[in-house]
Amino acid sequence: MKKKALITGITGQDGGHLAQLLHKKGYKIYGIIRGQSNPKREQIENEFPYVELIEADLIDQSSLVRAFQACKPDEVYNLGAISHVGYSFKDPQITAEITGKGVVNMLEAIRLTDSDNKVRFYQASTSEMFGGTDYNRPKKGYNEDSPFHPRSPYGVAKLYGHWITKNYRESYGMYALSGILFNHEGERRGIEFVTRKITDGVAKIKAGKQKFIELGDLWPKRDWGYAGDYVEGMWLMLQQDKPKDYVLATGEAHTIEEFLDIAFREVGINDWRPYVKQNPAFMRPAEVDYLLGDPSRAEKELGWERKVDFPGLVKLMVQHDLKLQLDK
Ligand code: NAP
Ligand code: G4F
Repeated sequence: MKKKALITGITGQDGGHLAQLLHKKGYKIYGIIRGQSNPKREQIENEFPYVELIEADLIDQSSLVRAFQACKPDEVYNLGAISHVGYSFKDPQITAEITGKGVVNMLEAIRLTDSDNKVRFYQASTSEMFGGTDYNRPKKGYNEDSPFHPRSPYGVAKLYGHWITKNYRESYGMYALSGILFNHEGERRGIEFVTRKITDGVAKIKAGKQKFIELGDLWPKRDWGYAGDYVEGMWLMLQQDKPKDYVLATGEAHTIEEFLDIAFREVGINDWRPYVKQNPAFMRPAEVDYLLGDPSRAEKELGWERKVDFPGLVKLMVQHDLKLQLDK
């Protein structure tokens, strides 16, 4: 019997990487897609013909119950969310509804339909829950026991999702856990996130189609890894005997300026400054200065390892975007 997995957020970055991974592992995959006519449906159907799409929405509990009744999954990966930190300041209520309350809608849908208590549930928690403030910044990086101090409506909503997952594990004995993932990027990253905005801009500048890139703050540091490595970690977490939360990170933090350096050098431009303009529209009411993760527990207990390093990640994204420009 094939194992069955249900993925929310199938149209997003991680949903795509995870679908590829689970397909290689022989899973039957179901993906939740929202909206009457989601513009990404056709692309998903073409790229992942092996994924069966089910219409449902994280804010509609009854649609989730119907989805679980239809596919009866063994494993559930809850990747769906409003995931853009900057956007969450503009629409904090919908962020709370989807990114926060959507998690309890999923957990309740499982509780109502899984009478044998067999389903394994993965919640996509985030390093944004730590907030990167001075007082709570451990030298070796944040780990599973570090204190939380979210700095955005997104981080606050994710913290609710994190704790309600723990609560259902403790209250009902559900196999439910959270992966606390630091930033992970790649060729599937949405154009609204800083890394892809840069690599897309660099490729267009090289192709003569764009003059400069407009960005917000350039000094914040992030612990950036490759999304393909991180979905492997998600899967490993759900294969353990007992449910437990894990941090996935690289253990290295870099500024946006360092990202710009490598990205522009990849196309032969040694000084990126003439090509970057700062625009306050891309700055946030509260910034997360410095995120560094300590993945020791995942490395030791899951045997998780990352294969792509920071320069490798930047170069891979630039090369991908250059090819897109050349193919046009
Ligand atoms: P992403 O590319 O922004 O994808 C988000 C997904 O959520 C999209 O498929 C979107 O579908 C779906 N979604 C939004 N609202 C929904 C709703 N009401 N009902 C059902 N689905 C809905 O995010 P990602 O980078 O793949 O990240 C996956 C998850 O990990 C997210 O929860 C994110 O917050 C979390 N996370 C990401 C990172 C990272 O660095 N990437 C790090 C830590 C945690 P539509 O196409 O319909 O909009
Ligand atoms: O790429 P970002 O938007 O990612 P951010 O805010 O770190 O959030 C991502 O990682 C989280 C994990 O830590 C996830 F939970 C979350 O879902 C998402 O995937 O911004 C990175 C940094 C920030 O400091 C931001 O202020 O880049 C800065 N930045 C500077 N200019 C910009 C821009 N960010 C964006 N998106 N666009 C800019 O023009």
